[in-house]
Amino acid sequence: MNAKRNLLLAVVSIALMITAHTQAQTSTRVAPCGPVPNENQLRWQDMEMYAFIHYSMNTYTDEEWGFGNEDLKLFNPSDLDCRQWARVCKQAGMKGIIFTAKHHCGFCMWPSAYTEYSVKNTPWKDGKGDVVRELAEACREEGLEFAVYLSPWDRNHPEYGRPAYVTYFRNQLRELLTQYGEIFEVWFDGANGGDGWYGGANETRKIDRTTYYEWPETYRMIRQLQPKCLIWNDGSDRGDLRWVGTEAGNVGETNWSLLNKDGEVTWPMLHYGLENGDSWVPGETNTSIRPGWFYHDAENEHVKSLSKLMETYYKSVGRNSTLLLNFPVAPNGRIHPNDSLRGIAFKKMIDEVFRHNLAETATITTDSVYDGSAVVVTTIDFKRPTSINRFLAEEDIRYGQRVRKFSLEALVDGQWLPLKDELVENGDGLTTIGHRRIICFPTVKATKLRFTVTDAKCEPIIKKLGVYLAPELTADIPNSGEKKSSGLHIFFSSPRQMMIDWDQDQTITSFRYLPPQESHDGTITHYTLWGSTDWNHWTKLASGEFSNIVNNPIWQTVKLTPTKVRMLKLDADRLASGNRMGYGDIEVITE
Ligand code: FUL
Repeated sequence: MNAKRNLLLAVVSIALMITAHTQAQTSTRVAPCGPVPNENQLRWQDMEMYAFIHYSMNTYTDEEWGFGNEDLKLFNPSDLDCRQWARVCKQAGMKGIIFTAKHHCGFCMWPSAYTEYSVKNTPWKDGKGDVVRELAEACREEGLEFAVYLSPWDRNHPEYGRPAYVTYFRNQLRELLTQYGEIFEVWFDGANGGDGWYGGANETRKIDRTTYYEWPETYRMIRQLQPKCLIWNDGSDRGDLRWVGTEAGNVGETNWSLLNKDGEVTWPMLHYGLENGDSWVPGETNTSIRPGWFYHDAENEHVKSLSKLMETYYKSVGRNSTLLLNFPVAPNGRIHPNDSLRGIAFKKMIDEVFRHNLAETATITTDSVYDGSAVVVTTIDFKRPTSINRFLAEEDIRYGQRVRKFSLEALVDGQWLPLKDELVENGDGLTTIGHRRIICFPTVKATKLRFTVTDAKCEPIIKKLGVYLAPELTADIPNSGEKKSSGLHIFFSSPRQMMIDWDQDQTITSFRYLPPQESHDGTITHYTLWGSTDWNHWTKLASGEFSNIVNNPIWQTVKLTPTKVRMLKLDADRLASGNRMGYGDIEVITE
């Protein structure tokens, strides 16, 4: 009976987001259920989204993997700006950056004392530059965490494949862990294609991944130098995190944060975790915002669409994983505006979807309790038919990942309809919760929503419940939300906001708007124009009305005091009709 009352309290008060009180209560009475995360893993899981930055020699050779003999003279960016990378990542909702300090080609983005194949022998800044340092500092300025990718496979090093290389690798890692402040994660890529330049040998070198790198020794060093750092390692010795078995941007809908400490890790274990694993090894979903990891001109029009990015979010963060999203750096040393705008729109869309938790104003009751076999039924009563299409649940993973299976039903016109995860092909997809589970389903007008934990390892501890109505991403904002006009990079960051980015400062003198020509829908009648040079500070440039635009849909010109800006933001304060702004064309006149 007591258990019943406690659980009721827990669910109701947590759903109302009075979490602190509930957690304090919980911690005194609940025993962990199976393996639990350590402090580092808990902190890491809360980061939810962080960025990868791929930038190296490959950026200048248009390759994904360098051979190891690329000419050092190629590295001479005209406009390298790590602060721009950090700002873009921050605006895109990323909590940190993992940087390719050394990719497979062996070229070091910092002036390592242990090799000549680094920035110190390039024309960039006359060999005085250090990209790792510039980025670490930029991250700190922006309040982002910093981390490094250090490729164990090194196609440049003459000793690769022999013991001397392992010492070299560790020396490099020590430099990175001691000279650049706190590092939140180290990423040891498992890729090894065998062949390479290897100091001129030009041959294939095979290593045994399980023994060659002597990971236990390296792990000891990391723990000693950076006790808060998480180890990502693909394959060999178990790190703190696991790869999810694909770079496509999704983890399994059933995603246990568990693996066994020893033994082989098969693909299903990477993708779905291991229900009864003996260690907490959560999944990190890594993917790139465009097809490749490195920048290629040919991919500028293939930056992932907003709907694809949202799907990626649901299939990673919404499935008890974190999302490691890659932004490649272009040869000029900056993130291309197509990528930055898309990243920023992505964050805005996440905020938009999860802005209003309809569970907060609903009445929540829990009707039964877990007694080892029985179900826990939580009913969220909206009191009136309410349009909903997203459900969110979070377990308090400090006490383990407990829920195996649940069901969701919506009361629509007096009938209970079962809901399923529409992003899952087979079955209903309502398995496991963990840190966060988001279920997407087609919009229903429900009076109540019933969430039933049907199977759990131990008494479930649900930390948060959420119910939302995500706006539809419809076709008139094309999938990507992007349309190019007059050579400008234009992006709709919300149905009523458009952004333009030139990637460098411009002095603008007029803004011109041609309304949609086919219908009045989307025609802006009242506008505000903002300018910025850094994404953070926006200055109002003009606001007003496009007179007679409905009857006479011709070009409208807003004359501006000449102003230096890099980005322009147009708010559609009022539309003639419809909910989304539209345009026939846009022009900006610069000096
Ligand atoms: C892979 C590498 O081979 C790719 O180049 C990229 O760095 C990706 C994140 O991991 O294994």
